[in-house]
Amino acid sequence: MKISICIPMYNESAICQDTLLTLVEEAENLKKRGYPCEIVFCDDGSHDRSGEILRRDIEEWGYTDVKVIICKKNLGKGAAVREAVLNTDGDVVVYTDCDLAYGTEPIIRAARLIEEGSDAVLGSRNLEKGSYGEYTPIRRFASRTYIKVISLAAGFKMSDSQCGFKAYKGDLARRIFSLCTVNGFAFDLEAIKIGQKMGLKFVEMPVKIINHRDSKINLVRDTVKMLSDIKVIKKKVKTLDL
Ligand SMILES: Nc1nc2c(ncn2[C@@H]2O[C@H](COP(=O)(O)OP(=O)(O)OP(=O)(O)O)[C@@H](O)[C@H]2O)c(=O)[nH]1
Ligand SMILES: [Mg+2]
Repeated sequence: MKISICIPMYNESAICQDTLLTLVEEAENLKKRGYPCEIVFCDDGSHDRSGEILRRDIEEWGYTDVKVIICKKNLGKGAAVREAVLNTDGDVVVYTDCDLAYGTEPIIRAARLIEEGSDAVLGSRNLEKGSYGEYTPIRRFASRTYIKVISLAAGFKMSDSQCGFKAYKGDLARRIFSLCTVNGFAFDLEAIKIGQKMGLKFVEMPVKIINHRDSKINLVRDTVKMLSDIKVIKKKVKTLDL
């Protein structure tokens, strides 16, 4: 069962080489356990040459099974994940953030859930105590409130639409993301809504933040954008003939 690991990347030159090394090492482990992998980075129009740096490393170290897609313009995380997913061929497609906030351990757990019959696995920081790791109480509160507001607006009934770790059965991921158009952070909800309309079996899986860094999210600006995108998504998914 082949796993495709997708990493959206915007101005990540400070960490992307460490991420590449960590993922290559994890791919070796997974291969030994019966899960060969491909790794697909999508550079979302970075200004710091993140994509070029990775391409040079891959060539220098002779890595196969690692792709770096470089988009000229910065469109948003949704666009970068979509582009990466559409360039995969694995039986399972996983995506997670470039800082590997949840580590690499959830990858095999998600693959196994898909192997056991789930269509999609949504990482969640709201299933187990302590999942927010070192977050300050204020940041934890902000994150949870943000998720609640977004869920209410979108009619999302599970516990964490915004977690950066998600996995889909490969063919379903490629079909869903070929129908997605949202470029910003609301893309997760668009994919979930389309998946739900297709009748997919979603499960939630606890994940814990083990690498944390300062948030790049602007709570006011990004929430306003999210809410307007959610409106568009709801309208669009209603008219989709699946
Ligand atoms: N912020 C941002 N991230 C992008 C963009 N395009 C791709 N990405 C990548 O998408 C992921 C977003 O991660 P973060 O910036 O940590 O955002 P987040 O995890 O949703 O929010 P936090 O709670 O602040 O950690 C990273 O891998 C980014 O490199 C973009 O336009 N803006
Ligand atoms: Mg993050």
